Amino acid sequence: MRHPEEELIEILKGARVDFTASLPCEKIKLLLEMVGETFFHMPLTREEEGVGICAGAALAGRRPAVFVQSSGIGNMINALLSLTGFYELPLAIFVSRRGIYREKIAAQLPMGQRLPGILKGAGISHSLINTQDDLKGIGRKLESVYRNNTVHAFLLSPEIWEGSAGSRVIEKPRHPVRSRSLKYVTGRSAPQFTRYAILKIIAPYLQARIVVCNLGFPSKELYEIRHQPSNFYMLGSMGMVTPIGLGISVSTDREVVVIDGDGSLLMNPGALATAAHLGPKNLTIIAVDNAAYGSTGNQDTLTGSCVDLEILAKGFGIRHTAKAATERQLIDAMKKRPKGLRFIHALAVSGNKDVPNIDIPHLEIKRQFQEFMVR
Ligand SMILES: Cc1ncc(C[n+]2csc(CCOP(=O)(O)OP(=O)(O)O)c2C)c(N)n1
Repeated sequence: MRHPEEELIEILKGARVDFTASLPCEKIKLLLEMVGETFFHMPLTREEEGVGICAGAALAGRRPAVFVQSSGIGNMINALLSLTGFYELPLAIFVSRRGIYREKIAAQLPMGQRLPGILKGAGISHSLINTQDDLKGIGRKLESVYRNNTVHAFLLSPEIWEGSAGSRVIEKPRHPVRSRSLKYVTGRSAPQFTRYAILKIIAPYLQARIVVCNLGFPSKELYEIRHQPSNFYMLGSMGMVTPIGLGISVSTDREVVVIDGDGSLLMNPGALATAAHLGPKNLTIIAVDNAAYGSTGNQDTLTGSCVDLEILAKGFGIRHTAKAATERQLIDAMKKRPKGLRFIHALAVSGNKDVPNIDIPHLEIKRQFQEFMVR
């Protein structure tokens, strides 16, 4: 029997899909790699962007399909209704549905479980694809999408990929300094450390500070390195870490440190503009830039090809910025405390430390944090 990933690729070819876009989910990392190898493919910074790009492709006569995680549907609904649906353009959405099968991340439950109801409420038709056998019905539905100019979501259960090569760990060898953005920065050395090493180096400077940490491996690694009640770990809501830190920093005089990631910042870069506008003196934003969606299998982000996050932060109006590629540079940046909002661009090589999930329930994380805040 063929691997389910191969079977789905064949179905897409059979339906003459010729344009794909994706924002990764860990459960479909192999599928995404194969999609990228087989079709014209656009990596996305935000799922909503994919709706626009696919609408453009459809207007130009192509047959688009987009691949996202169930959480990403939350970022797409408006554009799906007011653009794709409104103009009667075709779009096949392949959704890695979380929260329904052996889910280890509780924050995936609200969107993942309610997804059929959300789609129904939005008037978007969907199919439940729970087993490899269910893949067989996809071809016929795709034909209808492209013939009748409709939107259809295929909700793919993680169970489909179980036991297939899809569960194989993909850690692509990467070239940490092939960044085009290096052109704009003189005297910058190649990053020497992983996110975990960066977190270890900065841990002493986080002590008793309010720390808001990015979702996925960043939070798990920080938890393993040094848990403290003033750490707020994000378990979902990608792109919200800087906004959360901003909301806290304008509500307290204490020092607030945000640990953001390149993928998450690019999903919601406007947060830096809002931060610059408000300019809280007690806020430090550290962007750990491994040029990858590290937590979902190290798929490339655009900081590896064209974006320099420090220049982005400067462009949005953050005056105090620093770039750190070595331990010395990182320590210097942490020690220096200019009067004003600061942004530290910490360059990393990709790679995740094998750490367990955070074993404190989310409401306990909140309780500990709020108790610290009123102390
Ligand atoms: C809206 C949404 N889309 C996709 C995901 C899946 N996801 C979880 S973490 C992550 C990667 C985050 O990348 P980055 O911010 O660069 O941090 P890294 O893991 O590389 O440290 C992705 C894509 C998600 N949780 N939410």
